[in-house]
Amino acid sequence: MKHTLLAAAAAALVLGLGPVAAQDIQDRVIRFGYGLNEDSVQGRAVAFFAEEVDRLSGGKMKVKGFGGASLGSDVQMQAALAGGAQEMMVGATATLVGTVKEFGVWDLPFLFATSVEADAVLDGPIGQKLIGMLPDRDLVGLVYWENGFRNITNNRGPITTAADLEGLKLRVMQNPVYLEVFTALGANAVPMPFSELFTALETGAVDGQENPSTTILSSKFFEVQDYLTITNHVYSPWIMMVSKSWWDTLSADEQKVLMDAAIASRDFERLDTRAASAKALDELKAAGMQIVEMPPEEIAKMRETAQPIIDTAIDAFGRPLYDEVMAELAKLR
Ligand code: TK8
Repeated sequence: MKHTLLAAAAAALVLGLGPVAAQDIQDRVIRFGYGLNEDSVQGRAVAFFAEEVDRLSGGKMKVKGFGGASLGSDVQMQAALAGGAQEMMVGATATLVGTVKEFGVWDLPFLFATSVEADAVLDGPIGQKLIGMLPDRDLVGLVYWENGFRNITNNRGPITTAADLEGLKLRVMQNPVYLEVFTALGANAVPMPFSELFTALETGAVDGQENPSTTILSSKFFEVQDYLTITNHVYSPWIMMVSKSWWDTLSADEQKVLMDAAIASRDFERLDTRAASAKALDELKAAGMQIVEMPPEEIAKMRETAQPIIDTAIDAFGRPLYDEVMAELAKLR
């Protein structure tokens, strides 16, 4: 009897000190917006994040995911977070450069050669330094997710050389480097929010676009695009962000719940994306897309054409930052 009581008391003590009861956590509803469909790597990772937050907060903090840009495009959601009208989002860092120009370093074509390099630099001191610049803009950055290496799709004809981009009406993200690089390559580059892209492809307002194969699949671009060219011309990160004015109202425990869940979601998302990416090309082929790989000598031409734009972009966000990234990459290579 004595033993049982002791055991019960010990159990109660452990519970009392456990992750839930001792925490300063209130009931919260968190609106989390994202651009892709629910059935996408982004949607699955948001669902995973929601479950983690629920678990770590003892069911008190509820993340409500809003996919398909139903709360707005990446740029609109950034403004909503900064203004305190929405709590959380995930979106492309490329759409953040108007707010913090240093994020432009991730836009440089052919910067990262592998996902391993991207993980190391994004999760390391440089990636964290850029995240540290967000609070001045009323945003809090938590972690980077993998959007991935981008490839070109279009409906005009196969693109097998750099010259084939000539005159192609190509949607690009709302980002100066993407716009200028594809313009220099001869394309008629049109900046447009992702939320308008499917319709623009369907109606022929643009001939093509560029995104990772996982997005080409989950956004069903294969329904309105016949040709895919593997270029891997840039590694595109997503960043998970929180409204700073809302973040500042949270207790340290609540902030920790979000941060811990964010890190878990990042690891989940990267694994899921890499697995999905390995299968996506086969699925796109099965769905009727004609897929070619841009030959290395043509990639070299693309790089050469992009170089003056890369140089100007580096001057715009600051050469020391670029040098830091290159020094980090040299260590990894
Ligand atoms: C989704 C976007 C998308 C990006 C783009 O909101 O705009 O092409 O690659 O993932 O962030």
